[in-house]
Amino acid sequence: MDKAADLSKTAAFVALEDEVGAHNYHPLDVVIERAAGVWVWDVDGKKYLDCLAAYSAVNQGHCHPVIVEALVTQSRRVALTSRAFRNDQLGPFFQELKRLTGFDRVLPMNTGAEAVETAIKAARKWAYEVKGVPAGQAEILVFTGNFHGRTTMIVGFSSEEQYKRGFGPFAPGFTMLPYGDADAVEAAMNPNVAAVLVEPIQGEAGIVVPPDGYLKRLREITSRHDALLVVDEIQSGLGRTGKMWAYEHEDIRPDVVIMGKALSGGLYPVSAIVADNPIMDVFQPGDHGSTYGGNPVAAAVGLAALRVLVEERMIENSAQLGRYLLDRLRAVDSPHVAEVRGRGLWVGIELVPGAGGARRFCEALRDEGVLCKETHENVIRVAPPLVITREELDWALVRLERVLTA
Ligand code: IF1
Repeated sequence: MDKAADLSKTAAFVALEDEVGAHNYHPLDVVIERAAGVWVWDVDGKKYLDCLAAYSAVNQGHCHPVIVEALVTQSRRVALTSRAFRNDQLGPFFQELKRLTGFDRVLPMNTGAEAVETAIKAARKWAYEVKGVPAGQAEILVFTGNFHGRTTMIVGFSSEEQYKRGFGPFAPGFTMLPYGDADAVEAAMNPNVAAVLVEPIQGEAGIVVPPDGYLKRLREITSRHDALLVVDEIQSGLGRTGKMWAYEHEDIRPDVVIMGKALSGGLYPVSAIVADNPIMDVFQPGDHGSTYGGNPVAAAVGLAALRVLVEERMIENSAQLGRYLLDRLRAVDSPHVAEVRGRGLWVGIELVPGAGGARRFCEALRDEGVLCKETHENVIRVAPPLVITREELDWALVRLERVLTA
């Protein structure tokens, strides 16, 4: 129990959750009961500025009224038809995603991991049926520091030992390479490579921005070797880096884009992959599916989430205030800080080894009313909703500077 939470209603909630819940998380002991925009309130009435945004699922701000309205209205009409039948929300959602991404088709799922699994299936089947890779020989190139979800296939190619420990055996067909090194990808290329699966900026690894031109090199190498470039934009996408998609910072066009999280603004699990016909057409009826994938509520919520993101100019805000955030944090003179990196409203503050770890800074920030989450041991992640105002960001920055210079 964190000291700040021991004499309050919070304690009762923490005790209950710990008593009856699996211990697969070690959360900060902040018991949130209400949220709006960038603010959340705990059960003791304390207010916090949310600088995690549910790992970039709440780009549109908590409980965005337009998205909530879409959720409630659609839920009162029809919530789940299954894909055995059609519904009046899915086509318009697909159409908006096609308009925003420029890809031919959409395959809707629910969680990010499901969309990643869908992309892996698409790449493998494309390799066998279009590229001509011998059955069962398809290889996918992945990277150290990757995070693509928690299924046993996905954690099988994680470089984080804890995410794998005790969960084997794992699926074959994945080759791990150092992130940011395009020459290593060139060297690993062979006729059986179906795809490269990459985060344009690595989130869980600590907001790791690859060298300039890295994605362009990956695009050139994969094109030359007739392999697919699959980008995981589940965390980096939908405005987080100051553009709709992080890959747009390098002016490339991938073959498959995986999205999730903010695709629903935090109101519902909605994920998807988009791709052009030569790839998406490998899916024949009955090949792949999901009970909830593409349900009318998901589609209505997804459509609303996309619309407010664009119409309320959240992406421009992310670009503009992101530069300000990075400059202000880089100007902090702190003995604890090794590096400040990021893009848009997505910043990682890497601490020096002797700083005692990022967790204690996150606990100090919590006491100041700012919610951040450490990633691994040494990086404080700063990623507020993209609706944050300059005044709200200044409010958070004063507290970040105070904690970093303590
Ligand atoms: C947890 C991490 C972040 C993701 C990328 C796919 C997924 C994620 C780039 C899977 C999900 C979440 C999962 C959540 C915490 C959070 C996380 F710490 F786990 F790694 F953001 F960095 N691709 N990331 O970031 O999407 O199936 O969760 O919808 O597992 O603790 P999902």
